[in-house]
Amino acid sequence: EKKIGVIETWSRKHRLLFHGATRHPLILSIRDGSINIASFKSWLAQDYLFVRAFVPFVASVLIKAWKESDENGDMEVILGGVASLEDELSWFKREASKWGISLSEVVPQQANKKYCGLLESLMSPEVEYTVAITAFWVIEAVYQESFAHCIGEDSKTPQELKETCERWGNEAFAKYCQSLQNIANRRLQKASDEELKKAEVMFLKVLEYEVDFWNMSKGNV
Ligand code: HMH
Repeated sequence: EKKIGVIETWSRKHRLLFHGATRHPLILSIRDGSINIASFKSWLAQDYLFVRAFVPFVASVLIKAWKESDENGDMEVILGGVASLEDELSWFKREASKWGISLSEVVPQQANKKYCGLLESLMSPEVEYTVAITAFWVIEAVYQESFAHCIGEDSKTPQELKETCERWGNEAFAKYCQSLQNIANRRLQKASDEELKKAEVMFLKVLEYEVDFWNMSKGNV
């Protein structure tokens, strides 16, 4: 039998929480078509602010890869992530204008502020590359798994939300997440017990913050 990675072990061990983050009621409501559009718009506006904070976080992971990585290839994967965020921000602006959302007036909600604060804390040079890349992987993987579910077989996702689901649910994004997972697994395999523990705690924290992030839109259900 093939030896499984640390990430896979954790995903199994914490599968209820993982499931809570990737099969949230908001995602299920997109998939079954019952989504309240106000909830979607609220999510979109908040996520734009999140992604703005995500850019410097990913840049900080790039710096850690350059300083700490034992493999040249890591930098290209992360650099690709940085580059695609420019397009993502433009997409948010186009999408917001389609829905009549004025992004300059969006006020971050509590869960969003808390999550952006976590990103900022992860930018510290004191946070190890292994911990940061694990967080990076799980942040991306939650969206990949969530939105891929909305375009899967028998999904009744409304036409006007399909482009959003494709953004994170598409095959290329899945491959990118797999590359991040491979990097994280390679690092975790070599990590000290102390670093492993820190990375696992971070993995759980991100999942919890993702659930809280989805929950923000509940006020509009
Ligand atoms: C809250 N988590 C959140 N927003 C995102 N855009 C992603 C993950 C994926 O990039």
